[in-house]
Amino acid sequence: GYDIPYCDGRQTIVHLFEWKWTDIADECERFLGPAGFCAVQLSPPNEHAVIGEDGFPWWQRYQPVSYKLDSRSGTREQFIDMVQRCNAVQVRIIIDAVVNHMTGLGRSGQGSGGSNFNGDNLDFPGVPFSSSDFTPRDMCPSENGQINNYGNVEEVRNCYLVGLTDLYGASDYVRQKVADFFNDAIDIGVMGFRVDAAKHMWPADLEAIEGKTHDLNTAAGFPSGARPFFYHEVIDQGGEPITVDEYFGVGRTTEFRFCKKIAWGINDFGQLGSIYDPGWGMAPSDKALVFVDNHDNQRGHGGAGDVLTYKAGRDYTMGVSFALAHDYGFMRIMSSYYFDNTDAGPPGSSNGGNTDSPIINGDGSCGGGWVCEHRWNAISKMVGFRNAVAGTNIANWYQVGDNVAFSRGDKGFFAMSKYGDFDMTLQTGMPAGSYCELISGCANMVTVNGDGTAQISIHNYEEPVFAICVACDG
Ligand code: QV4
Ligand code: CA
Repeated sequence: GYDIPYCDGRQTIVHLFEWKWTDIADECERFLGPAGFCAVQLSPPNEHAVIGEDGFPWWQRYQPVSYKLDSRSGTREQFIDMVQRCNAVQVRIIIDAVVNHMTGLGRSGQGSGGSNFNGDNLDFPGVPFSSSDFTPRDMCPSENGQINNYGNVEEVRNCYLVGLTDLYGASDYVRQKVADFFNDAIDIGVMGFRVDAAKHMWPADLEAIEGKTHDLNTAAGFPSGARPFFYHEVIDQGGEPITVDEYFGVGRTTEFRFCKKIAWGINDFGQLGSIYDPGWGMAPSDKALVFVDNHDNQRGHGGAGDVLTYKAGRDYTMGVSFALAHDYGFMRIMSSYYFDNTDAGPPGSSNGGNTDSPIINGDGSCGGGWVCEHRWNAISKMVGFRNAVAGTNIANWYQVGDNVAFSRGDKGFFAMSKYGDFDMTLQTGMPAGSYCELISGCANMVTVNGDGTAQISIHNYEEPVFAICVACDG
Protein backbone atom coordinates (compact mmCIF):
# COMPACT_ATOMS: atom_id res chain seq x y z
CA GLY A 1 0.00 0.00 0.00
CA TYR A 2 0.78 3.67 -0.23
CA ASP A 3 0.69 4.14 3.55
CA ILE A 4 4.00 2.45 4.43
CA PRO A 5 7.27 4.40 4.72
CA TYR A 6 10.47 2.48 3.99
CA CYS A 7 12.77 3.68 6.73
CA ASP A 8 14.31 0.59 8.33
CA GLY A 9 12.15 1.11 11.40
CA ARG A 10 12.82 4.82 11.78
CA GLN A 11 9.68 6.60 12.90
CA THR A 12 9.88 10.37 12.39
CA ILE A 13 9.76 12.73 9.43
CA VAL A 14 11.12 16.27 9.74
CA HIS A 15 9.78 19.08 7.56
CA LEU A 16 12.79 21.26 6.77
CA PHE A 17 10.59 24.12 5.64
CA GLU A 18 12.25 26.27 2.95
CA TRP A 19 15.70 24.75 3.47
CA LYS A 20 18.05 24.62 0.48
CA TRP A 21 19.00 21.23 -0.96
CA THR A 22 22.70 21.72 -0.23
CA ASP A 23 21.89 22.44 3.43
CA ILE A 24 19.55 19.43 3.68
CA ALA A 25 22.25 17.15 2.32
CA ASP A 26 24.63 18.43 5.00
CA GLU A 27 21.95 18.07 7.69
CA CYS A 28 21.25 14.45 6.72
CA GLU A 29 24.92 13.59 7.16
CA ARG A 30 25.77 15.61 10.24
CA PHE A 31 22.53 15.22 12.23
CA LEU A 32 19.45 13.48 10.83
CA GLY A 33 21.12 10.17 10.02
CA PRO A 34 22.86 9.79 13.39
CA ALA A 35 19.72 10.97 15.27
CA GLY A 36 17.59 8.29 13.59
CA PHE A 37 15.22 10.32 11.44
CA CYS A 38 13.18 8.47 8.82
CA ALA A 39 12.87 11.20 6.24
CA VAL A 40 12.87 14.87 5.33
CA GLN A 41 9.77 16.54 3.87
CA LEU A 42 10.93 19.20 1.42
CA SER A 43 9.33 22.43 0.38
CA PRO A 44 7.92 22.04 -3.16
CA PRO A 45 10.94 21.20 -5.36
CA ASN A 46 9.42 22.13 -8.72
CA GLU A 47 9.46 25.44 -10.59
CA HIS A 48 7.23 28.07 -8.95
CA ALA A 49 6.16 31.69 -9.34
CA VAL A 50 8.60 34.33 -8.12
CA ILE A 51 6.57 36.98 -6.34
CA GLY A 52 8.84 39.94 -5.68
CA GLU A 53 6.00 42.39 -5.16
CA ASP A 54 5.09 40.51 -1.97
CA GLY A 55 8.71 40.16 -0.83
CA PHE A 56 9.29 36.63 -2.17
CA PRO A 57 6.94 35.02 0.37
CA TRP A 58 7.11 31.33 1.38
CA TRP A 59 3.76 30.79 -0.33
CA GLN A 60 5.11 31.57 -3.81
CA ARG A 61 6.25 27.95 -3.78
CA TYR A 62 2.63 26.80 -3.75
CA GLN A 63 2.09 28.37 -7.19
CA PRO A 64 3.63 25.89 -9.66
CA VAL A 65 4.89 27.00 -13.06
CA SER A 66 6.25 23.63 -14.27
CA TYR A 67 7.53 20.29 -12.96
CA LYS A 68 11.17 21.15 -13.61
CA LEU A 69 13.15 20.52 -10.44
CA ASP A 70 14.33 24.10 -10.21
CA SER A 71 13.12 26.06 -7.19
CA ARG A 72 14.26 28.56 -4.58
CA SER A 73 15.76 25.60 -2.71
CA GLY A 74 18.04 24.63 -5.57
CA THR A 75 18.66 23.15 -9.00
CA ARG A 76 18.01 19.66 -10.34
CA GLU A 77 21.69 18.76 -9.88
CA GLN A 78 21.57 19.88 -6.26
CA PHE A 79 18.34 17.95 -5.77
CA ILE A 80 19.86 14.73 -7.10
CA ASP A 81 22.97 15.15 -4.96
CA MET A 82 20.81 15.72 -1.85
CA VAL A 83 18.68 12.63 -2.48
CA GLN A 84 21.77 10.48 -2.93
CA ARG A 85 23.59 11.82 0.11
CA CYS A 86 20.53 11.50 2.35
CA ASN A 87 19.72 7.99 1.12
CA ALA A 88 23.32 7.01 1.84
CA VAL A 89 22.76 7.76 5.54
CA GLN A 90 19.29 6.11 5.61
CA VAL A 91 17.37 9.38 5.55
CA ARG A 92 14.65 9.32 2.89
CA ILE A 93 13.24 12.25 0.92
CA ILE A 94 9.55 13.19 0.71
CA ILE A 95 8.38 15.80 -1.77
CA ASP A 96 5.68 18.38 -1.08
CA ALA A 97 3.71 17.82 -4.31
CA VAL A 98 1.52 20.71 -5.44
CA VAL A 99 -0.57 19.17 -8.20
CA ASN A 100 -4.10 20.44 -7.63
CA HIS A 101 -3.34 23.71 -9.37
CA MET A 102 -0.80 25.94 -11.05
CA THR A 103 -0.23 29.65 -10.27
CA GLY A 104 -2.91 32.09 -9.24
CA LEU A 105 -4.92 34.13 -11.70
CA GLY A 106 -3.30 37.46 -12.36
CA ARG A 107 0.22 35.99 -12.20
CA SER A 108 2.48 35.89 -15.25
CA GLY A 109 6.12 36.18 -16.19
CA GLN A 110 8.94 33.78 -15.54
CA GLY A 111 9.14 31.02 -12.97
CA SER A 112 12.07 30.05 -10.76
CA GLY A 113 13.38 27.79 -13.54
CA GLY A 114 13.08 30.37 -16.31
CA SER A 115 9.85 29.08 -17.89
CA ASN A 116 7.37 31.63 -19.10
CA PHE A 117 3.76 31.41 -17.96
CA ASN A 118 0.51 33.31 -17.93
CA GLY A 119 -2.05 32.35 -15.29
CA ASP A 120 -4.95 34.32 -16.75
CA ASN A 121 -4.47 32.56 -20.10
CA LEU A 122 -4.03 29.15 -18.40
CA ASP A 123 -0.75 28.89 -20.28
CA PHE A 124 2.15 26.97 -18.74
CA PRO A 125 4.46 26.00 -21.63
CA GLY A 126 7.07 24.58 -19.22
CA VAL A 127 4.89 21.47 -18.73
CA PRO A 128 3.14 22.18 -21.15
CA PHE A 129 -0.39 22.83 -19.84
CA SER A 130 -2.94 24.95 -21.68
CA SER A 131 -6.58 25.86 -21.15
CA SER A 132 -7.99 22.40 -21.92
CA ASP A 133 -5.97 20.98 -18.99
CA PHE A 134 -7.87 23.03 -16.42
CA THR A 135 -11.20 22.18 -14.83
CA PRO A 136 -13.99 23.31 -17.19
CA ARG A 137 -15.77 26.35 -15.84
CA ASP A 138 -19.19 24.70 -15.99
CA MET A 139 -18.05 21.99 -13.58
CA CYS A 140 -17.56 24.56 -10.86
CA PRO A 141 -20.89 25.47 -9.27
CA SER A 142 -19.82 28.70 -7.57
CA GLU A 143 -20.72 32.04 -9.08
CA ASN A 144 -17.23 33.53 -9.18
CA GLY A 145 -15.37 30.32 -9.99
CA GLN A 146 -13.72 30.26 -6.56
CA ILE A 147 -14.20 28.06 -3.53
CA ASN A 148 -16.43 29.92 -1.14
CA ASN A 149 -18.57 27.16 0.37
CA TYR A 150 -16.73 24.20 1.90
CA GLY A 151 -20.08 22.49 2.34
CA ASN A 152 -20.32 21.85 -1.41
CA VAL A 153 -18.05 18.99 -2.51
CA GLU A 154 -18.14 19.87 -6.22
CA GLU A 155 -17.17 23.40 -5.38
CA VAL A 156 -14.27 22.37 -3.13
CA ARG A 157 -12.82 20.10 -5.80
CA ASN A 158 -13.72 21.81 -9.09
CA CYS A 159 -13.42 25.51 -8.30
CA TYR A 160 -10.32 27.65 -7.74
CA LEU A 161 -8.70 27.51 -4.28
CA VAL A 162 -7.78 31.12 -3.40
CA GLY A 163 -7.63 32.02 -7.10
CA LEU A 164 -5.25 29.18 -8.03
CA THR A 165 -5.85 27.83 -11.55
CA ASP A 166 -7.36 24.38 -11.00
CA LEU A 167 -5.98 21.41 -12.94
CA TYR A 168 -8.47 18.99 -14.49
CA GLY A 169 -7.53 15.76 -12.74
CA ALA A 170 -9.95 13.66 -14.77
CA SER A 171 -7.89 14.31 -17.89
CA ASP A 172 -5.56 11.50 -18.84
CA TYR A 173 -2.99 13.99 -20.10
CA VAL A 174 -2.95 15.85 -16.77
CA ARG A 175 -2.71 12.59 -14.84
CA GLN A 176 0.21 11.47 -17.00
CA LYS A 177 2.10 14.75 -16.57
CA VAL A 178 1.72 14.57 -12.80
CA ALA A 179 2.74 10.90 -12.79
CA ASP A 180 5.77 11.78 -14.94
CA PHE A 181 6.78 14.36 -12.32
CA PHE A 182 6.38 11.78 -9.55
CA ASN A 183 8.27 9.14 -11.52
CA ASP A 184 11.15 11.49 -12.23
CA ALA A 185 11.50 11.98 -8.46
CA ILE A 186 11.05 8.28 -7.69
CA ASP A 187 13.71 7.31 -10.21
CA ILE A 188 16.10 9.80 -8.60
CA GLY A 189 15.51 7.98 -5.29
CA VAL A 190 12.69 9.83 -3.52
CA MET A 191 10.53 7.76 -1.11
CA GLY A 192 7.26 9.62 -0.98
CA PHE A 193 4.92 12.55 -1.43
CA ARG A 194 2.88 14.92 0.67
CA VAL A 195 -0.01 15.73 -1.64
CA ASP A 196 -0.84 19.40 -1.15
CA ALA A 197 -4.51 20.43 -1.22
CA ALA A 198 -5.62 16.80 -1.68
CA LYS A 199 -9.00 17.74 -0.25
CA HIS A 200 -9.43 19.75 -3.44
CA MET A 201 -8.71 16.73 -5.64
CA TRP A 202 -11.02 13.81 -6.36
CA PRO A 203 -9.78 10.60 -4.69
CA ALA A 204 -10.36 8.73 -7.99
CA ASP A 205 -7.98 11.12 -9.77
CA LEU A 206 -5.34 10.52 -7.11
CA GLU A 207 -5.85 6.78 -7.43
CA ALA A 208 -5.30 6.99 -11.18
CA ILE A 209 -2.16 9.13 -10.81
CA GLU A 210 -0.68 6.91 -8.09
CA GLY A 211 -1.47 3.86 -10.19
CA LYS A 212 0.88 5.20 -12.86
CA THR A 213 3.82 5.58 -10.49
CA HIS A 214 6.92 3.40 -10.55
CA ASP A 215 8.01 1.23 -7.65
CA LEU A 216 10.69 2.81 -5.49
CA ASN A 217 14.21 2.69 -6.85
CA THR A 218 16.06 -0.43 -5.68
CA ALA A 219 19.37 1.22 -6.54
CA ALA A 220 18.53 3.77 -3.83
CA GLY A 221 18.20 0.96 -1.30
CA PHE A 222 14.45 0.33 -1.38
CA PRO A 223 13.15 -3.26 -1.42
CA SER A 224 11.98 -4.51 -4.75
CA GLY A 225 8.27 -3.97 -5.36
CA ALA A 226 8.04 -1.17 -2.75
CA ARG A 227 5.35 1.39 -3.56
CA PRO A 228 5.83 5.12 -2.92
CA PHE A 229 4.57 6.53 0.39
CA PHE A 230 1.73 9.06 0.07
CA TYR A 231 0.11 11.31 2.63
CA HIS A 232 -2.63 13.65 1.66
CA GLU A 233 -3.30 17.10 3.01
CA VAL A 234 -6.95 16.94 3.96
CA ILE A 235 -7.97 19.41 6.63
CA ASP A 236 -10.88 17.63 8.30
CA GLN A 237 -11.90 19.00 11.68
CA GLY A 238 -15.39 17.57 11.42
CA GLY A 239 -18.36 19.56 10.18
CA GLU A 240 -17.63 19.37 6.44
CA PRO A 241 -18.78 16.79 3.89
CA ILE A 242 -15.23 15.84 2.82
CA THR A 243 -13.68 13.50 5.38
CA VAL A 244 -10.27 11.88 5.75
CA ASP A 245 -11.55 8.33 5.26
CA GLU A 246 -12.25 9.04 1.57
CA TYR A 247 -8.47 9.02 1.09
CA PHE A 248 -7.51 5.86 2.99
CA GLY A 249 -7.39 3.89 -0.27
CA VAL A 250 -4.63 6.13 -1.64
CA GLY A 251 -2.40 6.39 1.44
CA ARG A 252 -2.39 8.31 4.71
CA THR A 253 -4.03 11.62 5.56
CA THR A 254 -2.82 14.54 7.61
CA GLU A 255 -4.67 14.51 10.95
CA PHE A 256 -5.20 18.16 11.88
CA ARG A 257 -7.32 17.30 14.92
CA PHE A 258 -4.14 15.95 16.51
CA CYS A 259 -2.70 19.50 16.60
CA LYS A 260 -5.66 20.71 18.63
CA LYS A 261 -5.68 17.63 20.85
CA ILE A 262 -2.04 18.21 21.76
CA ALA A 263 -2.57 21.91 22.44
CA TRP A 264 -5.58 21.19 24.65
CA GLY A 265 -3.77 18.35 26.40
CA ILE A 266 -0.74 20.45 27.29
CA ASN A 267 -3.07 23.12 28.61
CA ASP A 268 -4.96 20.52 30.68
CA PHE A 269 -3.13 17.22 31.24
CA GLY A 270 -6.49 15.64 32.05
CA GLN A 271 -7.18 15.64 28.30
CA LEU A 272 -3.99 13.81 27.34
CA GLY A 273 -5.66 10.43 27.77
CA SER A 274 -7.90 10.87 24.72
CA ILE A 275 -5.41 12.18 22.16
CA TYR A 276 -6.75 9.72 19.60
CA ASP A 277 -10.47 10.28 19.46
CA PRO A 278 -12.17 7.98 16.93
CA GLY A 279 -15.53 9.44 17.92
CA TRP A 280 -14.40 12.73 16.34
CA GLY A 281 -13.63 10.94 13.08
CA MET A 282 -9.86 10.95 13.54
CA ALA A 283 -7.99 8.63 11.19
CA PRO A 284 -6.91 5.27 12.63
CA SER A 285 -3.26 5.11 13.63
CA ASP A 286 -2.07 3.33 10.48
CA LYS A 287 -3.71 5.98 8.27
CA ALA A 288 -2.77 9.11 10.21
CA LEU A 289 0.16 11.43 9.58
CA VAL A 290 0.42 13.46 12.79
CA PHE A 291 2.17 16.68 13.77
CA VAL A 292 1.96 19.29 16.51
CA ASP A 293 2.01 22.17 14.03
CA ASN A 294 2.74 22.66 10.33
CA HIS A 295 3.92 25.48 8.09
CA ASP A 296 0.35 26.75 7.63
CA ASN A 297 -1.23 26.54 11.05
CA GLN A 298 1.86 27.90 12.82
CA ARG A 299 1.26 31.19 10.98
CA GLY A 300 -2.54 31.42 10.79
CA HIS A 301 -3.06 29.74 7.39
CA GLY A 302 -4.94 26.44 6.83
CA GLY A 303 -6.20 24.70 9.98
CA ALA A 304 -4.97 27.38 12.38
CA GLY A 305 -6.24 27.93 15.93
CA ASP A 306 -5.33 26.13 19.18
CA VAL A 307 -1.92 25.08 17.91
CA LEU A 308 1.40 25.00 19.78
CA THR A 309 4.45 26.40 17.99
CA TYR A 310 8.09 27.18 18.72
CA LYS A 311 6.90 30.57 19.99
CA ALA A 312 5.65 28.85 23.15
CA GLY A 313 8.94 27.04 23.64
CA ARG A 314 8.34 25.14 26.89
CA ASP A 315 4.81 24.05 25.98
CA TYR A 316 6.06 23.13 22.54
CA THR A 317 8.80 20.93 23.98
CA MET A 318 6.16 19.15 26.06
CA GLY A 319 3.70 18.80 23.18
CA VAL A 320 6.21 17.36 20.71
CA SER A 321 7.79 15.12 23.35
CA PHE A 322 4.41 13.70 24.32
CA ALA A 323 3.47 13.21 20.66
CA LEU A 324 6.73 11.35 20.03
CA ALA A 325 6.21 9.17 23.10
CA HIS A 326 2.66 8.30 22.03
CA ASP A 327 1.79 5.36 19.78
CA TYR A 328 -0.69 7.17 17.51
CA GLY A 329 0.05 7.87 13.85
CA PHE A 330 3.20 8.42 11.84
CA MET A 331 4.94 11.50 13.21
CA ARG A 332 6.23 14.60 11.45
CA ILE A 333 8.19 17.30 13.22
CA MET A 334 8.06 20.91 12.04
CA SER A 335 11.37 22.73 11.61
CA SER A 336 10.83 26.45 11.18
CA TYR A 337 12.49 29.78 10.70
CA TYR A 338 11.68 32.69 13.04
CA PHE A 339 8.96 35.00 11.75
CA ASP A 340 6.75 37.86 12.81
CA ASN A 341 5.33 38.65 9.39
CA THR A 342 3.26 35.63 8.36
CA ASP A 343 4.14 36.17 4.67
CA ALA A 344 7.90 36.33 5.21
CA GLY A 345 10.06 33.90 3.29
CA PRO A 346 13.09 32.16 4.77
CA PRO A 347 16.11 34.01 6.21
CA GLY A 348 17.75 36.08 3.49
CA SER A 349 14.82 35.93 1.10
CA SER A 350 13.59 39.51 1.40
CA ASN A 351 16.86 40.50 -0.23
CA GLY A 352 16.35 39.22 -3.80
CA GLY A 353 14.50 36.03 -2.95
CA ASN A 354 17.41 33.76 -2.10
CA THR A 355 17.92 31.77 1.10
CA ASP A 356 20.61 31.90 3.77
CA SER A 357 22.07 28.68 5.12
CA PRO A 358 21.50 27.83 8.77
CA ILE A 359 24.38 28.42 11.12
CA ILE A 360 25.11 25.46 13.39
CA ASN A 361 26.25 26.69 16.79
CA GLY A 362 28.77 24.91 18.98
CA ASP A 363 26.01 23.59 21.26
CA GLY A 364 24.16 22.03 18.30
CA SER A 365 21.45 24.69 18.09
CA CYS A 366 20.81 26.74 14.96
CA GLY A 367 21.39 30.40 14.19
CA GLY A 368 20.95 32.66 11.21
CA GLY A 369 17.20 32.92 11.68
CA TRP A 370 16.48 29.19 11.78
CA VAL A 371 14.64 27.64 14.74
CA CYS A 372 15.61 23.99 14.11
CA GLU A 373 13.05 22.51 16.50
CA HIS A 374 14.31 19.10 15.36
CA ARG A 375 17.61 19.83 17.10
CA TRP A 376 16.07 20.85 20.43
CA ASN A 377 17.50 18.52 23.06
CA ALA A 378 14.30 16.86 24.29
CA ILE A 379 12.78 16.61 20.81
CA SER A 380 15.80 14.99 19.18
CA LYS A 381 16.18 12.54 22.08
CA MET A 382 12.50 11.60 21.84
CA VAL A 383 13.01 10.76 18.16
CA GLY A 384 15.37 8.03 19.38
CA PHE A 385 12.83 6.93 21.99
CA ARG A 386 10.10 6.56 19.35
CA ASN A 387 12.37 4.35 17.25
CA ALA A 388 13.26 2.21 20.25
CA VAL A 389 9.65 1.54 21.28
CA ALA A 390 8.16 1.13 17.79
CA GLY A 391 5.50 -1.55 17.57
CA THR A 392 4.47 -1.38 21.24
CA ASN A 393 1.30 0.05 22.72
CA ILE A 394 0.73 2.42 25.59
CA ALA A 395 0.45 0.72 28.99
CA ASN A 396 0.76 1.59 32.69
CA TRP A 397 -1.00 4.92 32.13
CA TYR A 398 -0.74 7.39 35.02
CA GLN A 399 -2.13 10.90 35.04
CA VAL A 400 -2.82 12.95 38.12
CA GLY A 401 -3.07 16.72 37.87
CA ASP A 402 -0.16 18.17 35.95
CA ASN A 403 1.78 14.93 35.72
CA VAL A 404 1.52 12.17 33.17
CA ALA A 405 3.45 8.94 32.62
CA PHE A 406 3.10 5.74 30.62
CA SER A 407 5.07 2.84 29.26
CA ARG A 408 5.39 1.64 25.69
CA GLY A 409 4.93 -2.08 26.17
CA ASP A 410 7.98 -3.31 28.07
CA LYS A 411 10.39 -1.30 25.92
CA GLY A 412 10.26 2.21 27.32
CA PHE A 413 8.79 4.58 29.86
CA PHE A 414 7.90 8.26 29.47
CA ALA A 415 6.92 10.87 32.04
CA MET A 416 6.19 14.59 31.96
CA SER A 417 5.51 17.07 34.75
CA LYS A 418 4.11 20.43 33.72
CA TYR A 419 6.09 22.48 36.21
CA GLY A 420 9.15 20.25 36.25
CA ASP A 421 8.65 18.96 39.76
CA PHE A 422 7.88 15.27 40.20
CA ASP A 423 9.03 12.39 42.41
CA MET A 424 7.11 9.16 42.54
CA THR A 425 7.50 5.41 42.38
CA LEU A 426 5.62 4.13 39.33
CA GLN A 427 5.17 0.84 37.51
CA THR A 428 7.27 1.07 34.33
CA GLY A 429 6.44 -2.33 32.86
CA MET A 430 10.13 -2.67 32.01
CA PRO A 431 12.69 -5.38 32.80
CA ALA A 432 14.83 -4.82 35.86
CA GLY A 433 18.03 -2.91 35.25
CA SER A 434 19.78 0.41 35.26
CA TYR A 435 18.72 2.84 32.55
CA CYS A 436 20.03 6.11 31.21
CA GLU A 437 17.45 8.89 31.31
CA LEU A 438 17.67 10.27 27.77
CA ILE A 439 16.74 13.93 28.16
CA SER A 440 19.37 14.50 30.85
CA GLY A 441 21.97 12.79 28.69
CA CYS A 442 22.37 10.02 31.32
CA ALA A 443 23.03 12.53 34.13
CA ASN A 444 20.04 10.80 35.71
CA MET A 445 20.46 7.00 35.97
CA VAL A 446 17.26 5.13 36.76
CA THR A 447 16.92 1.78 38.51
CA VAL A 448 14.01 -0.43 37.52
CA ASN A 449 13.35 -2.97 40.27
CA GLY A 450 12.54 -6.65 39.84
CA ASP A 451 8.80 -5.89 40.09
CA GLY A 452 9.03 -3.26 37.32
CA THR A 453 8.71 -0.25 39.61
CA ALA A 454 11.10 2.67 39.55
CA GLN A 455 11.56 6.01 41.21
CA ILE A 456 10.67 8.61 38.54
CA SER A 457 12.13 12.06 39.15
CA ILE A 458 11.77 15.23 37.08
CA HIS A 459 13.45 18.41 38.26
CA ASN A 460 13.87 20.53 35.18
CA TYR A 461 11.52 23.43 34.50
CA GLU A 462 12.61 24.09 30.92
CA GLU A 463 12.51 20.47 29.76
CA PRO A 464 10.12 18.74 32.16
CA VAL A 465 10.33 15.44 30.33
CA PHE A 466 11.65 11.98 31.31
CA ALA A 467 12.34 8.99 29.06
CA ILE A 468 14.06 5.63 29.45
CA CYS A 469 14.08 2.72 27.07
CA VAL A 470 15.57 -0.70 26.60
CA ALA A 471 17.14 -0.30 23.19
CA CYS A 472 18.28 3.32 23.38
CA ASP A 473 20.86 3.38 26.17
CA GLY A 474 24.17 5.08 25.65
C1 QV4 B 1 -5.56 36.26 -3.81
C2 QV4 B 1 -6.91 36.52 -3.17
C3 QV4 B 1 -7.97 35.60 -3.77
C4 QV4 B 1 -8.02 35.87 -5.24
C5 QV4 B 1 -6.65 35.70 -5.88
C6 QV4 B 1 -6.74 36.14 -7.32
O1 QV4 B 1 -6.81 36.24 -1.76
O2 QV4 B 1 -9.23 35.83 -3.18
O3 QV4 B 1 -8.89 34.97 -5.84
O4 QV4 B 1 -5.64 36.45 -5.20
O5 QV4 B 1 -5.57 35.89 -7.99
C7 QV4 B 1 -1.71 33.16 -2.01
C8 QV4 B 1 -2.22 34.37 -1.31
C9 QV4 B 1 -3.68 34.64 -1.68
C10 QV4 B 1 -3.79 34.74 -3.18
C11 QV4 B 1 -3.28 33.43 -3.75
C12 QV4 B 1 -3.35 33.38 -5.27
O6 QV4 B 1 -2.10 34.23 0.09
O7 QV4 B 1 -4.12 35.83 -1.08
O8 QV4 B 1 -5.15 34.91 -3.51
O9 QV4 B 1 -1.91 33.24 -3.35
O10 QV4 B 1 -2.43 34.25 -5.84
C13 QV4 B 1 -0.38 28.72 0.45
C14 QV4 B 1 -0.88 29.87 1.29
C15 QV4 B 1 -1.91 30.68 0.53
C16 QV4 B 1 -1.34 31.11 -0.80
C17 QV4 B 1 -1.02 29.84 -1.58
C18 QV4 B 1 -0.50 30.08 -2.99
O11 QV4 B 1 -1.46 29.36 2.48
O12 QV4 B 1 -2.22 31.85 1.29
O13 QV4 B 1 -2.26 31.93 -1.49
O14 QV4 B 1 0.00 29.13 -0.86
O15 QV4 B 1 0.60 30.90 -2.98
C19 QV4 B 1 -7.30 25.40 2.79
C20 QV4 B 1 -6.98 24.20 1.91
C21 QV4 B 1 -5.59 23.65 2.14
C22 QV4 B 1 -4.53 24.75 2.13
C23 QV4 B 1 -4.95 25.83 3.12
C24 QV4 B 1 -3.98 27.00 3.16
O16 QV4 B 1 -7.94 23.18 2.12
O17 QV4 B 1 -5.31 22.72 1.14
O18 QV4 B 1 -6.24 26.33 2.78
N1 QV4 B 1 -3.20 24.25 2.41
C25 QV4 B 1 -2.23 23.94 1.33
C26 QV4 B 1 -0.82 24.35 1.69
C27 QV4 B 1 -0.73 25.85 1.70
C28 QV4 B 1 -0.94 26.38 0.31
C29 QV4 B 1 -1.93 25.63 -0.46
C30 QV4 B 1 -2.57 24.53 0.03
C31 QV4 B 1 -2.10 25.99 -1.87
O19 QV4 B 1 -0.41 23.74 2.88
O20 QV4 B 1 0.52 26.30 2.22
O21 QV4 B 1 -1.39 27.75 0.36
O22 QV4 B 1 -1.10 25.25 -2.59
O23 QV4 B 1 -7.52 24.99 4.12
CA1 CA C 1 -9.27 20.83 -7.75
